[in-house]
Amino acid sequence: AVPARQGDESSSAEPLNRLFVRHLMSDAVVEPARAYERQRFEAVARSVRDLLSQRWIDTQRSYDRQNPKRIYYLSMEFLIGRSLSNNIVNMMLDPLVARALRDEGLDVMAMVEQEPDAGLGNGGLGRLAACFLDSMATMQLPAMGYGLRYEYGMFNQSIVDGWQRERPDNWLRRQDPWEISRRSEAVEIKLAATFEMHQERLQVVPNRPSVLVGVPYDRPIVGFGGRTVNSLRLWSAAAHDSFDFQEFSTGDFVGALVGGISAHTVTRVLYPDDSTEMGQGLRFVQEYFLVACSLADLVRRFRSANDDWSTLPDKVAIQLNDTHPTLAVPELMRILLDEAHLGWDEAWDLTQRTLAYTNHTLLPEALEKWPLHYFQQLLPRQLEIIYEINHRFLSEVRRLYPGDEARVERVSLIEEGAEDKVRMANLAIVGSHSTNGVAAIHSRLLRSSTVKDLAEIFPERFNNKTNGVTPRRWLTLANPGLARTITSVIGEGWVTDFGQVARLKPAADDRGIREMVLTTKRDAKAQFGTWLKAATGEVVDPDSIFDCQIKRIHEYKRQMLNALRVVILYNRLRTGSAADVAPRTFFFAGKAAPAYRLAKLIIKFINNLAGTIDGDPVARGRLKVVFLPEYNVSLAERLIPAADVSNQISTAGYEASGTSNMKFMMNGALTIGTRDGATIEMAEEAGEENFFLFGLTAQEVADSAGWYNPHWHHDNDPETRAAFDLIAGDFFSQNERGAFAPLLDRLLKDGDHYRHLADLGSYLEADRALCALYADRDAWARKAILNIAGSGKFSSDRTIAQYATEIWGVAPCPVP
Ligand code: DL6
Repeated sequence: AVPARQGDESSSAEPLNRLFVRHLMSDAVVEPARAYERQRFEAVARSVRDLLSQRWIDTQRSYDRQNPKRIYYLSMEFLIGRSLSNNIVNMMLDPLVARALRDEGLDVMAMVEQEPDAGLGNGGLGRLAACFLDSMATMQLPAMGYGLRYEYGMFNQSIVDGWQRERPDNWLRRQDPWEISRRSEAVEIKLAATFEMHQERLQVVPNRPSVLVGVPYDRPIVGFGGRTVNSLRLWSAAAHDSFDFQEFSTGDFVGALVGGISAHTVTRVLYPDDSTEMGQGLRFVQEYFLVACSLADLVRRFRSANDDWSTLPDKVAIQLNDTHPTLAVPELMRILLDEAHLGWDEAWDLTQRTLAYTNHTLLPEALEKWPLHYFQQLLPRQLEIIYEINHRFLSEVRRLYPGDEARVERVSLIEEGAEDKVRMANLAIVGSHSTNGVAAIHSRLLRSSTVKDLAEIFPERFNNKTNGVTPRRWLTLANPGLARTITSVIGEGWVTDFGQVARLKPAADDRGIREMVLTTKRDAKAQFGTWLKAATGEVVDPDSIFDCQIKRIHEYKRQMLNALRVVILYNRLRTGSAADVAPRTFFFAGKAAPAYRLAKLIIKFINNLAGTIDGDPVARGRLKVVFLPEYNVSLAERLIPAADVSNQISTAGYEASGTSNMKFMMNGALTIGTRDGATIEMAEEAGEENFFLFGLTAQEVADSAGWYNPHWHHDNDPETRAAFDLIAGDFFSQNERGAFAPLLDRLLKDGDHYRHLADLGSYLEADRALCALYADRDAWARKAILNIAGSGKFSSDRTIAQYATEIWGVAPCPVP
């Protein structure tokens, strides 16, 4: 049941007003009338925190008392975005806060803008972790997130002359009102060596053991209704008093304190998902630091309530979010062997039954492998354990497949080569009881190709958990207009039982409701346009089709395919062959990893394309391209409610799941996309007739090596050739001759690995059908409603319910 709201529009907001004024007076020591916007934000945030703190304490006390099996979600990334509005919505304080702010004469929007996005992630993987925390708290599951408290999150992106520029995201410059530092619960982490940073590279000083200190900072994770408040515990690295103490004893006082700087460095910055290995030694230390701090902490908690080590898997479920926390396998073994003094077999059994692993990508370059020498220098005991795991595992493989040494080589935890490496995905699969992919097709491909040999050895470990997103943030908070419309038709139950949106299906046949949905969308578009103008000066037409592609910039996600589509549509206008369709605005947003040159060139191309089109009278009022800089959670919250069209156009077989696809769908956008990731399941749910699917299937892509030739498409399709001619002829780079040659080379000379040209024709056909539908507003509204009604499966509540029953064996633990 949906809990009741905390007061309505007419109820008194006095307690909140009092808290607000008290925080201004006693924390900031400022008169309310003279407070800056930032001080007001902090005072409101602290007031809301006051209101949730009792529940936060109650939740933790209740877990301590009931001693349930707990979930620990280990992730190097939590892309949480802003917390104030989310906590207000989940505490159901919205009417009260609105009232209090009105009483104080405050501008809500200006205040919300004061909160920086907590950008502790690169993209989908980190945002998924944040949605999971929301669902676990809402479903009253005894769960905790463990991550790192990066001082600098995902870099800030600006666009200069069309190029991406990166600036550090110093999000903790001002004190964060949500985090609670718990120094008394700090843990000590031992390394076999000391390390220093020299010109961004990690340098290990061997044979000099060192100790790092992990200081936990807790953030509240408020479940919807405010009944359960779980914690996200982020670790910050600090130097131990004894760090480099040998240098003290040899008199190098300054040197030892500089060593302290190295310790802090560990959690200074989030690594962008670059393809480069430069400077990655520090990333290895980060991963170990997360694992070691979190295991020390959770084992301490487990031991304070349980005497018997053998109950560990009955009380603890640890989910590894990708391979990044896979050092948990040897680290948990080390604890059980060296600290609990268990025998190997028991320690191994407990480790496997406690750990579970989620894979998020099939891209070979993203499957982590760490050089053996990092282990030798920093974690020799863990390496010894990995060798022993591997020895026992390979003996078993040889017993199962006698004489098959090629298989032994493929499944080994160690990859031999010029530089020997540890294969982290193999270690995660061998050392846990569950391996899941994040959409049906992804889980299938994982089993049938990426780790085929391991799936044959452990078939029972492999399973699928299709991703989901939280409807609280992505509907209730981001799109209050549509949330109200949905509630007016089916009641409020969908907020915590999202499957109920299926009840909207009959509404597709109701003219009045179709009108309502169209009006809501038009309002959201106008609101976005107003914000965009104020924020960037850019003017967009809310009556044009808002056609969006927002995600990390990567060749496999094929922003370049979208850009080629735009070039062709624009060229039709230039040559007078365009159909008479509604005006369109193409929105792109996303960051390129700083070392990924081609992705950065794609951004430059989109910006130049936008500039050229803007300057051409033939396109005025008919076609516009906007690259929105600094894509983050808050920008997604603004744009997604306003979107008419969602582009999900990855090369089939490459996008593990996607999650923005789900957010667009539940906000009533129609999808134009390939049969990839979770988009396939979305179309199954809503009916393929309500989707605009196109392009090669994953199987066709896999089989295409023999026949695919991008030159054929270039030579035989006049529109494709004309688009290439414009780009090659510097039509979009008049003062930057040859700027885009590397993009064209990639698409032609280098063989177009991601099959852009194979799909371009069918993309344009789907696009034509989509525009034709848009002309029939009533038919469009029908499909939009059927999409919303079909999105019920894609709530992270459903995903988490499956993890809880099928992997973790954890039940809700309501807080009395
Ligand atoms: O599972 C969350 C998210 C998926 O929706 C995306 O399809 C997938 O690309 C992403 N994976 C990663 C992992 N690293 N890489 N590359 O971010 O996970």
